[in-house]
Amino acid sequence: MPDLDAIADRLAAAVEQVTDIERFTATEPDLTIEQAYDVQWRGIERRLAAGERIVGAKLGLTSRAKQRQMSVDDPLYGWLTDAMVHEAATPLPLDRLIHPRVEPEIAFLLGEELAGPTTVVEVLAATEAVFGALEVIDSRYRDFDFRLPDVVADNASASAASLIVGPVAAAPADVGDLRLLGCVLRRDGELVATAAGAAVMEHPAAAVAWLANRLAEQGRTLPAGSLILSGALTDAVAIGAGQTVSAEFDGLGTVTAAA
Ligand code: OOG
Ligand code: MG
Repeated sequence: MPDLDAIADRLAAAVEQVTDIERFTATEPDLTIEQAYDVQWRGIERRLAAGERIVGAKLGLTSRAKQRQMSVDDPLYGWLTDAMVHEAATPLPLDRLIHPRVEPEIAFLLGEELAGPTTVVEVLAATEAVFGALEVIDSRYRDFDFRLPDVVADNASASAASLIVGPVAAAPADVGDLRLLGCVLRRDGELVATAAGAAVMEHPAAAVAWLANRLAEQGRTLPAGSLILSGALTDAVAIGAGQTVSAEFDGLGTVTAAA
């Protein structure tokens, strides 16, 4: 059996030293998804012990665009702490990022606890507001080369700027059909991708339901106040010093990440 503590140690060191490492599955092909979530949780426990607080969760690889880009066919989840929330107006902390990429997402703020088994309709009923958002992902693996267990262990590539929340909080009833919510992604003003909400599991709330249902298998729920990233609508785009990436969402304003 793989040494889960040793894997958690190496990931924590990679985060701290801002260096990339080789994916574990190259040498531990038997690392299971369940063991990987165990490693992920050990990493979160370390963060909690260091004083961080969980503010929500993130879905990953919930769109065909992302699954194709990363050559992984299944969704996954990770946890967001207060240290991963980034103010849009502040430049990205490039000194804490290895090879950041930016992706547009729809974020959910839960007004009520969400417990699985649940459905899209129930997720929307439990949602206080939706936002346009950007996530800055940063894999600890060289060249973002990973298999599903690796990226699960790495908290789904969450970074010090995983949650950049857009300017408009809209009640689900006021935002129209989330499946049709349009999004335009630009880097340095130039169009790089477009999508609609349905890119994420036919409906972004379906991703949130998927998460609640996965957690229910472990007897866990998503508390009221949780912020949830439902997963990228488009491919992620690399960002370097001096660049900006912005996502314009129909009815939810524009969010910009500047490096
Ligand atoms: C994994 C994380 C994917 C998303 O929104 O699809 C993710 C990765 O691509 O590095 O956050
Ligand atoms: Mg993401």
